[in-house]
Amino acid sequence: GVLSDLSSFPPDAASIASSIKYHAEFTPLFSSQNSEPSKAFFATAQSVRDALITNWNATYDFYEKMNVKQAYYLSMEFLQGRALLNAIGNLELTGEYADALEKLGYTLETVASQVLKKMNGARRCSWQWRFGQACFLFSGLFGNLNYPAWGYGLRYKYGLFKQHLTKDGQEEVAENWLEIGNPWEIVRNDVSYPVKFYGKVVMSSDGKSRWIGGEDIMAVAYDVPIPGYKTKTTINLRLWSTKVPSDQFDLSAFNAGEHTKACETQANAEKICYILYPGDESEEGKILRLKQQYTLCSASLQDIIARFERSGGNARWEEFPDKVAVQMNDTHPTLCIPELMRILMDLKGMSWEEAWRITQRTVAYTNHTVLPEALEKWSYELMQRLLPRHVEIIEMIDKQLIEDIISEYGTSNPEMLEKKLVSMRILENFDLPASVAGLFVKPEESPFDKTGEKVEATDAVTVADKDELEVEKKQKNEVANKEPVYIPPKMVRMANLCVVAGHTVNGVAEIHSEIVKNEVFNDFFQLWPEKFQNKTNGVTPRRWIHFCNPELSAVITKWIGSKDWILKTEKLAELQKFADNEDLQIEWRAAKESTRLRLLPFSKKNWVKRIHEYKRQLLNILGIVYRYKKMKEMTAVEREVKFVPRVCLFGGKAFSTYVQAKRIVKFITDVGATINHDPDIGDLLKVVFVPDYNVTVAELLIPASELSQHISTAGMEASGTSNMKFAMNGCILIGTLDGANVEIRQEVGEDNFFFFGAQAHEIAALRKERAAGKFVPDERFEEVKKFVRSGAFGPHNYDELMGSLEGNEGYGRADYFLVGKDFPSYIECQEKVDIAYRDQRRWTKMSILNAAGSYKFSSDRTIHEYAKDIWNIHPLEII
Ligand code: DL6
Repeated sequence: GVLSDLSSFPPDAASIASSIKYHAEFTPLFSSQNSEPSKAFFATAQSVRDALITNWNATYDFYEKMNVKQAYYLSMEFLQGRALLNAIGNLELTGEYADALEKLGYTLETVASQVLKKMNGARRCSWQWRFGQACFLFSGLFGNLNYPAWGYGLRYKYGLFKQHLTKDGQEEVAENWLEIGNPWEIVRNDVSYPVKFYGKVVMSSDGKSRWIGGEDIMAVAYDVPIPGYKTKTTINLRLWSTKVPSDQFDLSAFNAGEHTKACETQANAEKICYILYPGDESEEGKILRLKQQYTLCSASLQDIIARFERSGGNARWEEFPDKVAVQMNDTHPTLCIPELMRILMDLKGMSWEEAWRITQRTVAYTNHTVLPEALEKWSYELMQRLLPRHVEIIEMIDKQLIEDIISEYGTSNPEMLEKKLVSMRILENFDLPASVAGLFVKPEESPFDKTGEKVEATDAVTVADKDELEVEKKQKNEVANKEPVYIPPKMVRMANLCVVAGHTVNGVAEIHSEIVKNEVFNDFFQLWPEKFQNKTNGVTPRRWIHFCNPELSAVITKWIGSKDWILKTEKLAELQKFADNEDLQIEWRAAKESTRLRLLPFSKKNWVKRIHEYKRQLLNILGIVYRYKKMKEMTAVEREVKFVPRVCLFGGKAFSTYVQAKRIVKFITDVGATINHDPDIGDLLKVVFVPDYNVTVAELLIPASELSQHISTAGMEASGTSNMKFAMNGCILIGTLDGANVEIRQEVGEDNFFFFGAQAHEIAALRKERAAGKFVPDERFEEVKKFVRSGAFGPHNYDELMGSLEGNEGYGRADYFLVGKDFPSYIECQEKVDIAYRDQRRWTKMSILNAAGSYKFSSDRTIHEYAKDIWNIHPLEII
C-alpha cells in the first residue's frame, strides 16, 4: 500500500520512497502519471514536511509539559533560502532521500534544483526566499541548539519585487512567490486572532479604558516548521495572514449587485499582507505599514499570552517574564510595547505599575542600523487615529520618562536638562509638561526664518527627514496665510520607545554597539549603561559551508579528522596548523575550483546585494573603470604582466524609490556592456550584474568567490553578514574597518585581510572638511571621473552620478559617502590584491586562514550569547 508514514524516526529509504509516492498520488496538485521533476519536488517536499511535523509536535508538546521559558523573535522579514536540502540535511536524511528518489527515477540534486528552474512560463518559484537581511538570526538556529523558541512574522503574498535589468536599468516586477503553492507552510485556521484599527477609547464603569468601534480584521496563522541540525528539535515560524472576519462580509450589498463594494472590506484586510515594505511616501502607504506592524505585534502577543494562560499563567502574571522573552528585531515590532501594556491593563486588569514592570522585563530591542532613515518615526496624528489607546499609553511612558530624566539630572542646569529632554523623549516636537516648562524661558528656536526659508540644511537628508520636511512644509504653508508661526510636526520616535521600554538594547557588531552607545543613543547610555550590550551577528556554518559548499566541507572534515566542526565550529581553527601544507593547499584549490563549475549556468547572463550609497558599490565600479582605463593604455603584453584576470560580480536590489541607487545599477550594467565586449580586454576583465540576487544565488556564488568587497563608509554598516559567509568559504575580504569586518580581520589575522580607507572616528572631520571645500581630490579620482564623463560607456555623461561625488548644484551633499577620499587607498589596495593572487601558495594560505579564523562568526555563538545574556533561556533536548 502507499502510505505516508514517517512516524518512526529516522525513516529508511523504502518508507521515504513510499511517502513520496503517497504525495505524488494523493495530493491533487501532483499526479504519479506526471513525472516532471517539479512535481517530484513538491511530493518530496511534502514528504519532508511530514517528517518535520512529527518532530515539531514533539518539540512543543515537550516544552509545554516542561513549562519552560521560551524566546519569541518578532521580525518583519525572514530569510529562508533553499529549504529542501537544508531540511533533509538537518534531518541527516540526505543519503536516504537520495536513495529513495533514485528508486523513483530521479536524483536528489535535480529535484532540489527545481526551485531554480523556471516554472509557469516566465515566472520562477520563489517563495523560498524573502528579501531582507535584518533577520539573519532565525533560520533553524535556535533549533540547532535546542533552545525553546518561536519566530513570528507576516506571510506576505508578494516579495519586495523581482529585479529585471533592462537597457534603462532596474525594472521592478511583482514577485508572486505563493503562486505555485508553498509546500512548507501549514495553514492554521484554528489559530486566529482579531486585530483592531481606528475606533475610540472609552472609560468603562470599572474605571478601565476600553478601545471600541473601529475596524476589525482577523490574523490567521501559517506555520513553517524549522528543523535543527542533528536534533529532533523543530521549531515554529508563525506567519500571520490577514482576512476580514466572516460576519463582516456585506452579503446584502453583494446580493444587491454591488459586488465591488461588498468585496472592499475583504480587500482592505487582505492588503495588509500583500507586500514586504510597501512604499510609504503616501499617507495610505504609511497607514498600511503601521497596520502591518500592529498586526504582527497584536496577533503574536495574543498568541503568546494565550499559551501562557493555557499553562495556568493567569493565576501568576508576575511570572510572565520568567516564561516569555520577546525580542524586537529592529524597530518594526515596537508596538509590542504599548500592546502588551494595553492587554495587561485593559484586558487583564493590571495596574500601570504592574503592567510596566512586566513589559520591561519581557521585551528587548536589537538595533540593526545607524542610518537615521531606518530609525522609524511615525506621525503622532496618524498613529492617534489608527491606534488611539496605544497613543495614550505611549504618552504615559513619555511622561514617566520625563520624570525619570528630571529626577536624574535635577533642574539646576536648565540648558542641559532641555537638551536631554529634546533628544530622549519618545514624543518629538511636543510642549514640555507644565511642571518644567517654566524653566526654559528662551524662545523656541525654529529652523525657519520669518520668510519660511530653511536657515540651516542638515548634512544628511534622509528619507525620514524628507518625510518630515514634507509635513513641515505642508504645515508651514497652512499657517503661512495666517501667522508666521512654524509648528513642527509631532512625531513618535519608535527607537526611543524601544530603548526606554526594553530591558536590553544591543548592536550587532562591536564597533556598531560602540556607536549605538556613544552616538546614536548616548543620552540613554548615560542614564542606563547597564541596558546596552553587543551581540556580534553570526551565520550558520551548516548552510554556509556544509550544505552550500560540500566540496570544501569534505576537505575540512578530512584535515580536521572528523565532522565535529559542523557543530563545534571552534574546531575550524585546527586548520591553521596545516595552512602551509602543500597537500591541503592542492585539495583546497581543487575544491574552490570545482565550486566555480556550478556558476556556469549564470555566467552566460549579464550578471551586485542591496544597493545603497553607503555600501559604495560606486567605489567598486569606479575602481573597475580605473583598472580598465589603465589596461587600455597598455600593450597586450604589458596588460598580461600587470593584471590578473578578474570576473567582477555585482548583485543587489535598489529600493524602487531610491533614485541614486538605481543610477548606480544602470552605470554598472553600462560599464559591463562596454568592457565585456572590448576585444582588447578579452578575458582579463569581465563585469557581470547578477539580477535578482537572493539567498539561493548567494549559496552558489559565495563558495566560488576568491575576493569579496565590503567597502562601506566606515561607521555606516552595522555588521554585514555576507562578509562572514565569504570568509567561512575561504574567500579573502577587501574592506574598510566597518561593522563585523573589524572583528573578522582580528580573527583571521591582519595579513589575511585587505584593509583600506578612512576609519570611523575620522569620518565626521572628513565630512566637515569636504563640506568646507577643503578636500583636494587625488588626480587618479579626477582622471576616472573625466573618463566616465567622456562617453566611454555609451552616450551618457552620468552627470548626476559623477556630480554627487563633487557636490554639484542640485545634488546637495558633496560626496557624503567619501568615495573620493577613499578612492586612492582603494585602488592601491587592489594592486596589493593582484600581487598576492599571483603567488597562489600565499593566496591559498590566506584562504585557509580565513576559513579557519571564521569560527567566531557561527550563529551558534551569537544565539548562545542572546540566550544567556538577554533572554535567560536554556537548551532543552527532547526526550
Ligand atoms: O544585523 C543584520 C544586518 C546587518 O548585518 C547589516 O549591516 C545591516 O545593514 C542590516 N540592517 C538592516 C536594517 N533594516 N532596517 N530597517 O537590514 O542588518
